[in-house]
Amino acid sequence: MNGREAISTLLIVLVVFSYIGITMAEPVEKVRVIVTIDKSNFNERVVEKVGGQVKIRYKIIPAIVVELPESAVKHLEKAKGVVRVEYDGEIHILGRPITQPPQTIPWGIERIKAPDVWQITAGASDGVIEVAILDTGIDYDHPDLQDNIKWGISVLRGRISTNPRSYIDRNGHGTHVAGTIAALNNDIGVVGVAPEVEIYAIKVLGNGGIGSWSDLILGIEQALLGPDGVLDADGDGIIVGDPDDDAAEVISMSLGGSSAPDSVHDAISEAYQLGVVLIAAAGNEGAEYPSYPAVYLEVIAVGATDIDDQVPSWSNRHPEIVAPGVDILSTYPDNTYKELSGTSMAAPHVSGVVALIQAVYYNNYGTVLPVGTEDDLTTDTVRGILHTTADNIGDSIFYGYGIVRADLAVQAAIS
Ligand SMILES: [Ca+2]
Ligand SMILES: [Ca+2]
Ligand SMILES: [Ca+2]
Repeated sequence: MNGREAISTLLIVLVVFSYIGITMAEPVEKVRVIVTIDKSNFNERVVEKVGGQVKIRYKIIPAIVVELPESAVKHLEKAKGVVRVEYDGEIHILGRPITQPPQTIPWGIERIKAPDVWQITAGASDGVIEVAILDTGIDYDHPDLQDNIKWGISVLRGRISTNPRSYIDRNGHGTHVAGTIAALNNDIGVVGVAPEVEIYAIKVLGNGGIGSWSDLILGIEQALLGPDGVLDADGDGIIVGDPDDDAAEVISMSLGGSSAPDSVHDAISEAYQLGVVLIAAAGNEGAEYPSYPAVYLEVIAVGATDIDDQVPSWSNRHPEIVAPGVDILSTYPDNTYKELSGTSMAAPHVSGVVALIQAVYYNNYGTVLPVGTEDDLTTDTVRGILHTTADNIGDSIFYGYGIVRADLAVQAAIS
């Protein structure tokens, strides 16, 4: 439609509205009708005259589809050349719906005692604490996740898109990570560490699970900018934990590589200085040190443990902390669930605990805790709390400060 047509359509619509006594303030309920016509006797102008728009012109039957206000249907029925007006209706697939399994609490969620704090954290920090998951995207309409997915974006190959099709997860990894952090506490499937926390799905990895450092930097940037696209909307210098801003308070990265450009470290440092808690998987090579970006001092490197609290041989050494990462049940695309193993599964347990700490702290004090350093042993920072409340059960080369404890961490945050 060109400008002139748009203006004339608008004028016609306005005329019709005044004619049938509807003011613009009231919502106009539009309906779709299939109009069978006598082609030799019909002029499409009558559709416009009654305030409608032609949406489809069929070639195999003498009919058009019109969208128009409900109240105009009777006028269209009486128009010249109109044989029949029928309301459109809904059709649907005839597959049987996937039955969701009843909710079970995955062993890792039990092990870190997350269920013990859900009463305390219920309703805390709505709309303030967000976790950005930098991964393969998320199956955002999974019934055990959808209420917590607040925003999504893809930055793949430097192209930014907020079209939901661009950040849907066609790999499964990101959806699994999301479920460990934030699967809903309902009667189906699984439940996450922080079942009420708000999630940003930031797709930095392609459907094959591979991405680039340049896209990771862009993903970190998007986590800081948030949906409104600006860093500090109210200009008060506070970004993290500011209800007037929408930056993520937690960045969860179940990804890594063996070396990284210094500019990745620059982006990580920037986020850290703004007060974002950065968490990354330590890596699965059985190496002496965590992979990048987990190895940076600003980032919490998370190793894996199994159901017997043992560190598997593949979990990289010298983590900052460890969490369940073997045979972890979580959400998977297409409304399913799956068990996966890796430090990728361990890191989101810690991300969820950090979200709980910040949520409950914000709820009590109207601000968030500072991030802290990797050697902090006070309870005045997020990392200090994680360190001092972890189950210190083994050699720090393998366990770091120990196995993360949601219950003790949340108690320390508010005491
Ligand atoms: Ca926020
Ligand atoms: Ca559930
Ligand atoms: Ca601000």
